[in-house]
Amino acid sequence: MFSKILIANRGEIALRVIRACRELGILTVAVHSTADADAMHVRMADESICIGPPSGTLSYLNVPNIISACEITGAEAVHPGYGFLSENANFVQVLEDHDIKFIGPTAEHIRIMGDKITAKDTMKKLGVPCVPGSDGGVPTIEEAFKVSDEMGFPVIVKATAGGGGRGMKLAKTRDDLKDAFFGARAESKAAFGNDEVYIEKYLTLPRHIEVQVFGDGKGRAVHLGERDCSLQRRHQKVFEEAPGPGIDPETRERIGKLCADAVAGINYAGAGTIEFLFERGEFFFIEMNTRLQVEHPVTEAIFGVDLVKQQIRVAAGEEMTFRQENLSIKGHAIEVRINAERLPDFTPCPGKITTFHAPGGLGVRMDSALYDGYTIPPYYDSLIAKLIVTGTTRQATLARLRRALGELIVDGVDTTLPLFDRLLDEPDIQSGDYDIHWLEKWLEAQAAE
Ligand code: MV4
Repeated sequence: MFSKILIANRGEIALRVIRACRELGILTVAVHSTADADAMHVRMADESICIGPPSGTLSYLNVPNIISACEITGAEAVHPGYGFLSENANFVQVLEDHDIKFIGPTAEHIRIMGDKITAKDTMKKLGVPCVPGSDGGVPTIEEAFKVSDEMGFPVIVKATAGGGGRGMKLAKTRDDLKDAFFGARAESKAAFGNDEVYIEKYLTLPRHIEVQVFGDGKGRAVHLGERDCSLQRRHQKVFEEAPGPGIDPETRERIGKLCADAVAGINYAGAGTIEFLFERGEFFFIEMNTRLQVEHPVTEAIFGVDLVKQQIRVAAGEEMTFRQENLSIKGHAIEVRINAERLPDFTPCPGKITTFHAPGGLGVRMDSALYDGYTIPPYYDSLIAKLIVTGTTRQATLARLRRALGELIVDGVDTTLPLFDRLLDEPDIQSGDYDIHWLEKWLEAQAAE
C-alpha cells in the first residue's frame, strides 16, 4: 500500500479523498493555488504545497508543478479527483515517466474514451447497445446527408473530441443539417483543435442513466447499478438519485452485466461510468467517463462501499474487496448540488460565508469544504456542497431530503438552495417521472410566473 498520496484537486472532492486516505492510514499532500491558501483541503491534509497562482490553468492544471510537488514531498501516487487532470492521458503518461502511480485507469483507456467515436466503436464491439448513427466519423456534408437520410430526422451532430454536451448541434429537419454539420465542426475545431464529427439519431425524451463500473485492471469487473442524472441545466447536473426510478431489478442486472463484462474485456482499472440515454425501456450508450464522478456518493450510499478506498487499493496493486455476488442495493439515495450562484440566472456568486451549518442525523451526508468565515474564491467551479440523503424507500428519502434542507444554513452568498424546496413540491419529482428536458422546462415556467 502507498504511504503518501498527493491530491491534485481542491474543494469537497479533495476532502473526500483525504478522508479515504486517513482511514487507510495513508499520509496526504494537498496542493493549492495562492487563492486557496486558506482552503479546508489545505487545513485537513498532513502537508500542503503551493503550485501556482489563482488561475486553474496555472495551478491545478500545472503538470510540472504537480510533479515537482510529488518529488519534494515524496508522494508515491496522485489522486486527481474529478475535473482538472482526472481525464488527461498526457498527465498519466508524465506521472508514469516519473514512477508515480496515477489513481485511475491507464492513459490508453483515458484516450480511447476521450475520443467519442473510438469510445462508441469500442463499446459496440464489446456488446454494449449504442445510439443508432454513423459508423465512425462523417468527413463530408454529402456523407452527412447520406447517413441522416437513411436514419431519418431529427439527428444530432457531435464532436468526437467533445463530450458532456460540448460541440453538439441538433438538426431537427433536413434543412438544419448543413448548419448543424458545419457549426459543430467549426466549434470543435476552435475548442479542441479537432473537427471530426459523427452523427446520431436524436432521441427526443430520454432519461440520462449512468452505470457505475469498477475494474481491477486484470480482467475482473463489477457494476454498482445505475444513477438517474436526468435533472440537469445546461449540462450541469442538479439532482441525482440511485437506484433510477424507472429501472426494475431485471433491467438493472441486464445492463449492469453488459457494462461489467465490457470493462472486464478491456482490463479496465478503477472506477468508471458508462452513460446511456434510456428511452422506452431501451439503453443507448453515449459516452464513458474514466473518473470518479461528482455524484458517486449516491452509489456508495446504497451499496455501502467506499469507491475511493477501492480506487486506491486497485492502484496500489491490491485486490478490490468486492465481488458482484456480494453487492446488493439497500434503500434509496438522492444527492443535490448546492452552488454559490444567484437565482434565477445561476450567476456565480463568490464571497464570504458568514454562517455555515451542515445538517445531520440518520441518513444524511454532507460533502463540503465550506466553513464559517471562508471566502469562496471567484476562480473555480461554483459547487460548494453536496447533500446526500439515504432512506429505506424513495418516499422516505424525499422526506429526509426536505428535512435536511431545512437544517442547512449557508449565509453570506446566494446559493441554489431555494430551488430544492420548490422542486420537492413537484408531483413529477415526487413520482420520479422526469426526463433530460424536465428541469429546463420547469425553470422556464418558473421564470414566467
Ligand atoms: C444526445 C441527446 C439525444 N440524442 N444524443 C448531452 C450531453 C452529452 N453527454 C450527450 N447529450 C445528449 N446526447 C442523442 N443521440 C440528448 C442529449 C442531451 C442530454 C443528455 C443527457 C442529459 C441532459 C441532456 C440535455 C440535453 C441534451
